[in-house]
Amino acid sequence: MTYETILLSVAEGVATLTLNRPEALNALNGRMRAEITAALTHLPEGVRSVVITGAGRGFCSGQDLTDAASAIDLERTLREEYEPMLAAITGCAVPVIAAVNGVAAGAGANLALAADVVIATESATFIQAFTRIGLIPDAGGTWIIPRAVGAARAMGMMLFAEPVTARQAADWGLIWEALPDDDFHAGVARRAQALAQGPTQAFLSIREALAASFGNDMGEQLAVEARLQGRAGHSADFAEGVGAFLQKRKPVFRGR
Ligand code: LHQ
Repeated sequence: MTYETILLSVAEGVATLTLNRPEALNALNGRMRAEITAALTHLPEGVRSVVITGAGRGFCSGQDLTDAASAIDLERTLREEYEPMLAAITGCAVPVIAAVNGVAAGAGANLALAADVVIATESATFIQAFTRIGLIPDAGGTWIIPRAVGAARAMGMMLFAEPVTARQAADWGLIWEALPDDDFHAGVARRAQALAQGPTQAFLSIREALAASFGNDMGEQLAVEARLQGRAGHSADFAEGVGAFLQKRKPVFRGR
């Protein structure tokens, strides 16, 4: 697939997917949703972590409000275009970082929050902008946000549709960290490298365990942990991790 609305580059095991419609703050049209889905589903060989970021001054302004085709039947658009895109993020074969370089609004905010790790530059904001245009939050927002920040803050964010600063988002536990603008690129690169050099299958099992935890009681979750840890215990990465510890050297994880 030739990409028109995103850029995809790979360096040192890290794929960087850049939303690339800066003139519209990287608003999501149908083409961009399809390209994000395709790029994350068919990652190039050797990729061990993904960074999603935005070109220009914004991360993503959500649904492209000039895209009339997407507005004919919102349920269809969500089911057939947004859901596969979100599944491509939450089911990606390697860990995903959202590097929020500027405003993230509407479905653009919730696309970011679907990533495994969200790092924002301090000047970025998160806006549940939906009620400004008479809609409810979608793209997973009503599931992810209350679990991260609790019902009161989720409700306030969604009813008032005000910008939440990156610092506030980090303080609330909505995102992993807010970095000073000058440190943002280096900080993201450091985290992306850490994930690229880490034990991929263990990372994916952590994603699976945390997702399962919200629907489980303690006993059920212990069973999830036992199953996933049983699998990890047979992995080459576990053998390498223990071997490296005993030999007092840095582990070299290769599994994917
Ligand atoms: C845009 C957009 C945009 C097009 C800025 N579209 N051009 C799912 C299913 C199907 C349909 C419905 O929706 C959904 C889910 C959703 O995501 S609904 C929520 C959609 N998003 C929004 O309502 C946010 C709309 N944008 C804004 O409120 C502002 O642009 C924010 C707060 C993001 C940024 O404000 P500013 O920094 O002041 O920038 P700006 O407003 O001047 O925007 C810059 C340009 O980008 C401007 O174009 P222009 O030609 O005038 O320079 C905007 O028109 C364009 N743009 N968002 N979503």
